[in-house]
Amino acid sequence: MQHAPMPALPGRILLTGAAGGLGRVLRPRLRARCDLLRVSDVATLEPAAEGEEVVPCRLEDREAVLALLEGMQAVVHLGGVSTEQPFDAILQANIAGVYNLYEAARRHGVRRIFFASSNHVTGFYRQDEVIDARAPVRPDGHYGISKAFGENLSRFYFDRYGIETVCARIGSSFPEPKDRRMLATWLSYDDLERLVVASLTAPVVGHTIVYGLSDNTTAWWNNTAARHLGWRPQDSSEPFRAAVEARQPRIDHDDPASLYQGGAFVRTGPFE
Ligand code: NAI
Ligand code: 15L
Repeated sequence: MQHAPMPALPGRILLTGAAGGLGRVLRPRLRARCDLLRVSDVATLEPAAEGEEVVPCRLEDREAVLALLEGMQAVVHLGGVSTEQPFDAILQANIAGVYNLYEAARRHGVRRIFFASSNHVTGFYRQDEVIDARAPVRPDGHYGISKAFGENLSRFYFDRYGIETVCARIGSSFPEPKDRRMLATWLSYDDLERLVVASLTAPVVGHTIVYGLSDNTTAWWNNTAARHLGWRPQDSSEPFRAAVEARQPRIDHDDPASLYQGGAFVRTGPFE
């Protein structure tokens, strides 16, 4: 099926977390659509291609983050700890880090940010509930709490300074769903790209929270309140169902990971 070409992105974009799983997927796709893509991470990055700048940076280093945002028009913020970890690691990368990013955005006049939030902001809802972005947060650990902090911080920076943000509560973005839970939470890489592009090009986004999932048959998240983004996921986990269910034939109903939307995150830790 033919799809309309995606719209042009802002000219100069910063991509944080560019060395990570999703960063490596989005890097060439964003580079192809903007004038300059500045890529950053604390981990080693591939050398700059044409139309790119590589700027290593630790998100907790406030001065370095201030310099990182200079000249940027928009940010795709993927950088940070992406799994449940002891609090101190999350505090630095995800809480101090996202504060540093928004302060730098304010000082440099950046107008729009895509923030990679997570479904773990609401991980303690049950798998037999369907929720939307207006449901009170129920984080399932330090990691989910840090993403809720990022969502609240970005709301403040919109209300006070007018910096627009799309907080994408990404489900599970991998090449394919790995288990039964991911039949509901899977977000294909193409649908992720479509979501980032819609978030950076929709005329008005204000402060929007959207769940990042493909057009899966089984789903726990309703995105009606984010329809103004104009994002329509086009993939589905359904073609993977038979293989996933064959690999994982039994559901353990005594395991909290089978009961709650956050899966195994709800029983990770304590760490001390
Ligand atoms: P990832 O762990 O592969 O990538 C994160 C990147 O951030 C890494 O390259 C890491 O070096 C960098 N980073 C970590 N701490 C840093 C620091 N202090 N300063 C600078 N950079 C730092 O994670 P992935 O899967 O690529 O996810 C990207 C973003 O999307 C993350 O924010 C994650 O929380 C979020 N997300 C991803 C989901 C997924 O299914 N892949 C689901 C929900 C949210
Ligand atoms: C996340 O937030 C993680 O970053 C990712 O690695 C997956 O675990 C995903 O959630 C998930 O819930 O499947």
